[in-house]
Amino acid sequence: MNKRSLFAAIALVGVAAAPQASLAEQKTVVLSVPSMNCAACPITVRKALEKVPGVQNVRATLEPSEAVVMFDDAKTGVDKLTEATKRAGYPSSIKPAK
Ligand SMILES: [Cu+2]
Repeated sequence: MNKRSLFAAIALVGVAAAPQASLAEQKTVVLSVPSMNCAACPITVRKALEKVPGVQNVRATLEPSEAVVMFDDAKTGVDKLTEATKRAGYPSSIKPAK
């Protein structure tokens, strides 16, 4: 293999690997949702979050008052998640990673 075709091969590997890398960008955040105050609240919050494109899994609880969200980092972000809960009537903020 000459130098030129070696570079071409490396470039091809780079292109092929890039989309897979972005697919693997799954993140989990914990949102503090202090205004949840009864058993129905976590359900409302969960449904609001599940509607956000890119959200893969939501677990909302009253005790503690928070929502754990797994999402595709390439499709959505924390801003969109907190915006979704706010629009549902539950302002939230991200909890620092443990
Ligand atoms: Cu409630």
